[in-house]
Amino acid sequence: MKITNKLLLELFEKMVLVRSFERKIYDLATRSIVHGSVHLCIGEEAASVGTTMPLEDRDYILPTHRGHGQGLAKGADPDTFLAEIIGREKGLCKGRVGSMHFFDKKNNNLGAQGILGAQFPISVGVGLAIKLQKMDSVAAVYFGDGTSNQGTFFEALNFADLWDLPIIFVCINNFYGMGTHYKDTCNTCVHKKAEIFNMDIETADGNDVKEVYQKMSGLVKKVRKKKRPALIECYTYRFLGHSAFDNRPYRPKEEVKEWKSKDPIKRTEEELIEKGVSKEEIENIKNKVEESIKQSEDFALNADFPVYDPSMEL
Ligand SMILES: Cc1ncc(C[n+]2csc(CCOP(=O)(O)OP(=O)(O)O)c2C)c(N)n1
Ligand SMILES: [Mg+2]
Repeated sequence: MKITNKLLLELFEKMVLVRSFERKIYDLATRSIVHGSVHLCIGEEAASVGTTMPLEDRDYILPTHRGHGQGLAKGADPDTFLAEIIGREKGLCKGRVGSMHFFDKKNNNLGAQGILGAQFPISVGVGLAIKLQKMDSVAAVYFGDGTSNQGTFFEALNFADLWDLPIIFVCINNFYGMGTHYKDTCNTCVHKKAEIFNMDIETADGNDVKEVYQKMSGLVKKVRKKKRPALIECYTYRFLGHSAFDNRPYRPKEEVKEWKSKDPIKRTEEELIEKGVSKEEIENIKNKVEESIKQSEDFALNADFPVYDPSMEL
């Protein structure tokens, strides 16, 4: 499929939104306004946005613990999403779940999981529900390279294949699970683990939003038509540590530098300019997003905390 300038601009704007949103969370975390652990996807925007945007309203997602980008690209409102992450009553889930368990019913986002691999059995249930109700939806279940070593991954691949379920397994491979490189945990590439099952498989340069979008669009069409599972593995990199405050030096400096030079947002910006989009239009998009994130911050910070309800006490 051809990616028009209009579509590329849309993908660019969404990636800029994801990065600004994540930067704002980082800023709030450094001011102790975000409580608990928070996992940011700065650097991975093309993989998140490029795999989520080809989905339609009727489709479902199950994001990862690093899933803010997936939630935003599926349509989550940044104001209430940010309010959720800082635990406010006006948050997406009334401030009860925060970053790692956010869900967004309106946009068919069935919720992130803090337990790695917990999303797989849930996705099988969702796929089965879609099948039994004869819906035309697909379910995209997101996971990291490290999570592909969980037993539930293999069980879900097996059931999705056996029962003809419309599930797309989306691996955001950033090469690390916390401080451990994937190659120290498994001798087989993630997508090869699915090759023993009968499904369509794609791999993509996860820092190239066009390639990711094109390959995911192809899979969405196939899964909807064939009512069979599929898998896509996107190779990318997180620019920050595992969680917002992880700055341990387990990754070689040259490796980090090299991936930063492949920044998916800069790359798309350069491509847009090559295609004749003016620098002014690009700056306008960035400024508009920055302004909207300031408003989201105001909304979230001015929202109340949930009221403690003693009747809920056990
Ligand atoms: C069952 C389980 N084991 C361990 C953890 C702790 N943990 C949280 S994230 C993470 C690494 C996950 O790596 P990956 O799947 O590659 O995702 P990434 O963090 O790189 O996005 C680990 C080990 C957990 N949350 N759940
Ligand atoms: Mg990883």
